[in-house]
Amino acid sequence: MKGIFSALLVPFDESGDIKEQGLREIIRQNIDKQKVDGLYVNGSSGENFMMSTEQKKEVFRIVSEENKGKVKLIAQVGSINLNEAVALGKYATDLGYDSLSAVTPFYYKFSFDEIKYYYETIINETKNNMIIYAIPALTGISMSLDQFEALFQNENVIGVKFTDGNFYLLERLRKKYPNKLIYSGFDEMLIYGAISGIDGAIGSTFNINGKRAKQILTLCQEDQVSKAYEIQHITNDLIERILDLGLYQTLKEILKITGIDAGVCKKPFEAFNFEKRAEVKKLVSTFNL
Ligand code: SI3
Repeated sequence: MKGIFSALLVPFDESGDIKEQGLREIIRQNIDKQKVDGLYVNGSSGENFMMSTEQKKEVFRIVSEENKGKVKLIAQVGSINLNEAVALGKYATDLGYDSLSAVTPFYYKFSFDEIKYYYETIINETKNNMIIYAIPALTGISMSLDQFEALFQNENVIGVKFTDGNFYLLERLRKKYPNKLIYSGFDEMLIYGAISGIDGAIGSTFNINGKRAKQILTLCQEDQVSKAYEIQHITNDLIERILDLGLYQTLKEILKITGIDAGVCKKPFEAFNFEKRAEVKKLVSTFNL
């Protein structure tokens, strides 16, 4: 369960339906070209929170079929509808997913006891492992070291996807929990997680730039930090442009330029601005994507 996990992009058509063939191509791109160690399915990058329950199940099924056991699979099942989270967790567990993950419940200001109940319920009902998905910038939930500790007491909580820039907290977690899996979540800050001893990383840009992410992680593990920094600099030149042009739209456009039917984003996400296509083509050649 260690290494580079792509937060899988999902291609949609103009009506918001999943493009199955395109999804299969994106899965193959990740496994065969980017050589990732695993896939994080139905996360933010998969536009999960805009999909129906049936669509989420369809993605879980297609990924499991296309993967054929090649790389590790993590199913993100978090939802503020706990019944849905449990149903998705059972579905992914039956498909053989290696672990579940769930975003901290959002929108309402849930208390920590409520958050703990949410994770315990998913674990108890599915009997699968759980990776906490902490992304305070989008959920508004910043958990303290003590709160992580309370969740980590449950042995089925095997780790955390830490999409946060609080590297002090990450260092404290690493020191205290050498046996829990810690994945960093911000691709542009991968090196800081890597020098703090993370086990892996989960990110959207790995769909097109996974090889460089793997190099950064491996070089840090080999104490070659200055070489890793060079690759992080190149990576961040790329990510900076992608963020300016629109994150998921541009990642899909890059995939399309390389011959993959990556579809469009689900509405209300804006469409990709076609006036910028030449610039994206240049990114593909400059960064050898
Ligand atoms: O699917 C997912 O859950 C993620 O990809 C989470 C991941 O942390 C990404 N965050 C978001 C909100 O997309 C990052 O990979 C992020 O896209 C990247 O660092 C660019 O900022």
